[in-house]
Amino acid sequence: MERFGFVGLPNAGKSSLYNALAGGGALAAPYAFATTDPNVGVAKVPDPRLDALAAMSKSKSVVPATVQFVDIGGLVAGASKGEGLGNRFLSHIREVDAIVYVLRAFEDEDVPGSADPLEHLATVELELTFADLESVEKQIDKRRKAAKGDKSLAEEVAALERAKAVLEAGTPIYRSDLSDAERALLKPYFLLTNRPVLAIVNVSEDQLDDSDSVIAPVEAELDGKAEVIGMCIQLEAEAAMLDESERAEMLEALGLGEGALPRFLHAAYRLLGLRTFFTTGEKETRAWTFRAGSKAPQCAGVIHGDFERGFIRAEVIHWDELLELGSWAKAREAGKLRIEGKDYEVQDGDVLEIRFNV
Ligand SMILES: Nc1nc2c(ncn2[C@@H]2O[C@H](COP(=O)(O)OP(=O)(O)OP(=O)(O)O)[C@@H](O)[C@H]2O)c(=O)[nH]1
Ligand SMILES: [Mg+2]
Repeated sequence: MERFGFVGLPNAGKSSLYNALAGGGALAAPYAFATTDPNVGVAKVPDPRLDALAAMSKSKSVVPATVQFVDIGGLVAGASKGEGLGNRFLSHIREVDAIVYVLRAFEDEDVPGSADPLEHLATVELELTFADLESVEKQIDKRRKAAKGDKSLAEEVAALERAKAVLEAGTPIYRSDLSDAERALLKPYFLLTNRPVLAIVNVSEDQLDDSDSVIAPVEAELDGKAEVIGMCIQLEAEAAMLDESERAEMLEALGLGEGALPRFLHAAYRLLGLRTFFTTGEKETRAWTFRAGSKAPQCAGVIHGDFERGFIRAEVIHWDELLELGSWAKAREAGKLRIEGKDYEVQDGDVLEIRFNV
């Protein structure tokens, strides 16, 4: 399951975003540090292909892919030095797959705080950068000493040195010129800025018609290093509380498109290179998430470790072709099930049946 951690200044709309995506459950309130304990929730990834396959197979159970959200308390300038509630909240998002910045652009005199998303961005990034610098400084001496006795650690220490220099200059790792190989060597240190970023600019209802120009400065500043989307989080959180037909009506009336969760997921899937494959049968139809470029055994491993270790081959058909043929048995009769080996790169929308032996 992919995990997303929300960061931002107090009153930026993090808990409201959580409610918009997870369907409620978090306290959103117009005062700083409304959130003290993290909100952790899961959402099902809507996918019409899954429903169509389940109907075809008359499956007893339908299991969508899921994503997890972690909403933490607000950061303020100087959080790394103990300002506000400090930065201890950050420990709750050390292991997420991507960081979500919530950057406030909405004006509301009842909600204290700046409405300049660039100011939010600068403060949030600086605090994350300081937190990472602290982590690196804590480890680097130990690793330097260890590297004296173990030459295989030299590259890792070199990566730590590079990271330290970059962070000291105030640059988050994901925006630095560290190579993919260096960034991979830093993985065990769980640095916050060594992760993909999705920036959500929280626009007001009045800015909705012109949200492109509101998010433009953030896009320019991040310069292609992050996914940036605009969202009126307040309205989306309200919409998320409605039942499905009322929600559709509200989204339509306000021109909000497909709504917060699908929009978030599109951006997140793009950011992380996430893809979906399916398994289908009478017992269960299920959506599985994998990274673009994964081979068949790796995808089998998403289902179960034994499937990867004992992988022999996969029978594969694209979901729409299977749907047209009407059933797995008919697809087999028609000779439309491809036999793919361990080098097959699984494609988004593939339906798989794994043959394995352990
Ligand atoms: N007008 C307006 N108000 C919003 C919007 N998004 C959030 N708010 C309000 O702003 C206040 C703060 O929102 P929260 O979601 O609690 O903010 P937070 O980032 O979780 O804040 P902390 O937990 O204190 O860090 C709440 O009263 C929200 O209703 C918006 O798009 N427009
Ligand atoms: Mg909150």
